[in-house]
Amino acid sequence: MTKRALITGITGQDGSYLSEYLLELGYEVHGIVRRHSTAENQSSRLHHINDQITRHYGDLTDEHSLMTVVRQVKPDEIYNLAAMSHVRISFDMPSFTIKTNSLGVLSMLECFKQECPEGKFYQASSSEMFGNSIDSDLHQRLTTAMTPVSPYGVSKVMGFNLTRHYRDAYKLYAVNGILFNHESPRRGINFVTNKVVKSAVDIKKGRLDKLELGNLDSYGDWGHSKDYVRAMHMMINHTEARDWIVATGETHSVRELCKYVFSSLGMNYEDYVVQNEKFMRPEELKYLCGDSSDIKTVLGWKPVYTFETMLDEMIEYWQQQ
Ligand code: NAP
Ligand code: G4F
Repeated sequence: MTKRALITGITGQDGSYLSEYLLELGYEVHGIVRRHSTAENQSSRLHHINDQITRHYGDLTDEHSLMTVVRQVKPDEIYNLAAMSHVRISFDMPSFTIKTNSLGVLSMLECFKQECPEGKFYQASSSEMFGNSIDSDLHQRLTTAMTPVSPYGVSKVMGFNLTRHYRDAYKLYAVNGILFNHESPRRGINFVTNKVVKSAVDIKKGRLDKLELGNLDSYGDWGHSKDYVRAMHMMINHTEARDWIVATGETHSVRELCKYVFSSLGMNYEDYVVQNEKFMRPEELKYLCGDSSDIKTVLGWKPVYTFETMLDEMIEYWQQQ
């Protein structure tokens, strides 16, 4: 029988790759989209599959809209990917961040519990929840303390705990995927990877003089979104509902990222990159490196992309624009 999936955040980076992946597997794919004044831009990541998916209007801050959609679709699998996902902007919009990323998760869990409790639920949790907690072997894992350093991180800890609570209290199949940073040419251009790659290509083409960044000395664990949406599907289809870490286990600084991208284009990043206070955060997360040995050994997940091939794909994409 054809499986039915409902994706919140379908217009985002992960939502678009997950839709493609589920369609390839033969799923019927439904997605929740917000009302936008520029509707023509809203589905820019979905143009190629628009006729294969069903879109429903809704918003994570509007529980009635969510209930109507879940009641109508009765999904076998819910992927709750919608979020105010930009960490720095969450300092400017803490209230909206909490309403969407915390109370929105509660609303989705209630819809799930009331309308399709036999189904399965995936919550997009984040490495940002760990803040500056690091285990003695310089990794983060499920047992690492959650000490978030941003409104976004705080909001995701609540979503994480709600998902675990609904699983335990109501015996629902609900899982958290704690995903470390993952990128692609479809990443928003105000996230550091795509900002660096697009700007470096613009500098190379003579369209820009300088690249202004914030903290160059924070370390991240960067993978590719395509590999991570495969992991989401594996997690929700495991025999046991539990939480997982998805990461590459490799860490690189923003400075190393700049060095790789600029030198791939035949330039020295030090000639173009300048720091601007504007892009610093009131509290900084300094170091991320995930231990994803569980998902590798139990589910056999393995990333296809490396840090370098992921960036090569992004450089290639921006050079074509
Ligand atoms: P993204 O590109 O920013 O996409 C976010 C999606 O959420 C968009 O479709 C957006 O809709 C939607 N959305 C935002 N607020 C909403 C609201 N109030 N109601 C309904 N929809 C709303 O993010 P992503 O990179 O794909 O990430 C997907 C999820 O994984 C997010 O929950 C993020 O926090 C989490 N996560 C991401 C990473 C990462 O490195 N990418 C790592 C860990 C966790 P519009 O298109 O209308 O704005
Ligand atoms: O690309 P970023 O903005 O991603 P960040 O803050 O790590 O958040 C992303 O990953 C999280 C997983 O840990 C997700 F949960 C979240 O939804 C989102 O997808 O920043 C990466 C690093 C940070 O340390 C930041 O301080 O780059 C540093 N950075 C330095 N200059 C910059 C800049 N980040 C941005 N966006 N812009 C800069 O100019």
